[in-house]
Amino acid sequence: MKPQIALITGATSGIGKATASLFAQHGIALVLCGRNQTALKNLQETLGKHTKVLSLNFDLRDREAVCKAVEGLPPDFQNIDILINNAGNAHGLSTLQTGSVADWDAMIDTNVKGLLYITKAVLPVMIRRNHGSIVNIGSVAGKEVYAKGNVYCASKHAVNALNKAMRLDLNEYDIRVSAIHPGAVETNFSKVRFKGDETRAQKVYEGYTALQAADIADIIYFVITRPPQVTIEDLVVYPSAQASAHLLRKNQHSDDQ
Ligand code: 8X3
Repeated sequence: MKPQIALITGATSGIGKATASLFAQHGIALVLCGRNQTALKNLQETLGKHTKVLSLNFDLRDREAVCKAVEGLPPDFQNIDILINNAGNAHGLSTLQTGSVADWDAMIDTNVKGLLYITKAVLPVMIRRNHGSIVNIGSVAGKEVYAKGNVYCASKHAVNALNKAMRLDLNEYDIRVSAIHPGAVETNFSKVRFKGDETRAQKVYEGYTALQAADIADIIYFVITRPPQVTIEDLVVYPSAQASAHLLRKNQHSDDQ
């Protein structure tokens, strides 16, 4: 099989980084996208030992920057086969009446609008080649709404809707569209949600074994390596201790989630 090219958003940490590392081990060329230039360069250097890597430093919320980054891809990296729409964060865990509008903007701008911008920028090449796989990283928060999750849940419900919409709109092409909806994954997610409060973030993952970013990367790799006639519409993936967005069995009580 011809070497493939994957573009991964939010590539410098968590699920994005684990996916980039796994893809690199399988010789998939990488376009790593992220906001942290130093982290991007470090990852490019590490993964560059295994595969061809290009890093693109831009903010997904900036539509012009997204278009420029994709339009400026060098010829070797233009034919993107795989798009991993991974970038996204939770900011805050508050009721609507006490929530921060800036947090809402950040979540809607990245998790929803950013995902749309990059997808629209990458689609022309997939359509021209009548070929591609898109994997949208949603969340159980896109399947259920939990207390104080309001706007984050709304943004991930939007990802769930857009995953279905892409499948409908792209049905005339050989472009596969899939979503993975993880439950609790032990990454920087909670540290970002709780604005750097390590103690509060740590508590989210205490008392049970959370999913690891590599667990989700494995599943993403599984999804993109199915035979061409197989498309996985979506997968909800929980830690074994979690039964729903609302029910997580912990050995010790935590007030934070
Ligand atoms: C991450 C899952 O339940 O912590 O998207 O919001 S949850």
